[in-house]
Amino acid sequence: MKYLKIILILCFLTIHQVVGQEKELSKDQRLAWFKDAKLGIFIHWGIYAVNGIDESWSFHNGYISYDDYMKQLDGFTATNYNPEYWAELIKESGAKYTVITTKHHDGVALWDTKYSDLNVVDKTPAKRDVLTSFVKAARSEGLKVGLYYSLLDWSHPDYPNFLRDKKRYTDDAKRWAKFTKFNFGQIEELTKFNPDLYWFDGDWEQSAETWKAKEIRDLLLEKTPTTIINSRLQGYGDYATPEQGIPITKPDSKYWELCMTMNNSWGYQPNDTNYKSVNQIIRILVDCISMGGNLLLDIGPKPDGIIPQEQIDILKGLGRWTNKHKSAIYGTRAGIPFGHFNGYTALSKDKTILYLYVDNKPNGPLLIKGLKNKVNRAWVVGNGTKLKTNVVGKLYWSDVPGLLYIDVPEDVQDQDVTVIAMQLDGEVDLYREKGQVIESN
Ligand code: JFZ
Repeated sequence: MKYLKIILILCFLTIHQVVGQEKELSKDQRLAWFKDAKLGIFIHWGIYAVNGIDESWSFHNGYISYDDYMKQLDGFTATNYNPEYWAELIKESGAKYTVITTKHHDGVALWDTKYSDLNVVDKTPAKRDVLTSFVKAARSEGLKVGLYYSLLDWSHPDYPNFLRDKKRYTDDAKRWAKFTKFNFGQIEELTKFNPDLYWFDGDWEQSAETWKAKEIRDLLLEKTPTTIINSRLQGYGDYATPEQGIPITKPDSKYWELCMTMNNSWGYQPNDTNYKSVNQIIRILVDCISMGGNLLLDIGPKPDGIIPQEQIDILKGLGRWTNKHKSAIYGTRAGIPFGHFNGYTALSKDKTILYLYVDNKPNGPLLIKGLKNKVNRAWVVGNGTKLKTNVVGKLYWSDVPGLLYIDVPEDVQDQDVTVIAMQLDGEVDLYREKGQVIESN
């Protein structure tokens, strides 16, 4: 009996230790799936879809009065909301994760929060929590789930900022303490979903200290040790968000994500028909992949839950390309520096396969310069056609690699971006010098 007790105690201690270790997963471990994911779908769904106006900013900047903005609550019906269809469609696009607005700057929560009645259950004809069902549907499609949450809340009576030119207060520790309690309360409610990712927003209005950003981070990681946090938590996030659009040079951060709209709006705005084409979006995705990052592409469903047809078409168009080119997307790493190939490239995780993305119709063979490796095999991703490679201009006495040419026949070209894979004889090895002085000939 005594021994049994000791054994039990020992078991308990080991389990305790293992669980304890799990809490301290390294950043690389937590972000491994994110590094490989490449494509995510962002969802901005809120009452702003009713009038089809800017999410939250429209009242904050005075384009509509606060009261009129809030009248949109009456139009948020969710009558045709089909979270399973949303999740299916997102999966079909080739995305590996999805991020949904649980509460934008307007303070309207999509879930049944007990900390405020400003939520779609209490205040809209939808009369139900629309978040839980989506999280469940997304998970059953195997998608990672991210929750967008605005730290700032322009509707909350104890939040200092309200309209651009109208503050509630400037310095009031008591009121701020009340808001902080509320904010932590709502964040804690979200931890019950065990999100794979938290996508904070609106951090710019207060400092890390004022938000208690470190405490927020600690809370999230304590509740969900595997979770990851985006950049907008005043320095307490895990990955970078390039600001003004697609980066031109590879971001310094090992982990990054570009978030982008399909037209020029985050939420549903029927007036905004300025959609990027499927072709353009695929090329933007390739651009991100070639620099080792992810694209988080946004959709904005209507107030009844219908996803606009243009957005469905884009998701499906993307899906055609991602499904065909899986091996050249997921799990890849940033490509080789510009100058070796006139276009985007990426590498397999082990750096032995070089992917070339051909986003224009070639009118001659592709050229790769400065590749020291031998190419064991080259083929067209998605159909497997083997391609001939031909090296010219290699001088036997020189280290400078020759010019490697690959012909890409018309009939194997993709309507958007053709991808060529090259299996190298080892890890990619590049000639990066300026050339050699000819000493003998
Ligand atoms: C924020 C929101 O204000 C906006 O309404 C939308 O939800 C968007 C996804 O996020 O807007 C930002 C904030 C920061 C950057 C871009 C848009 N940024 O750092 O590039």
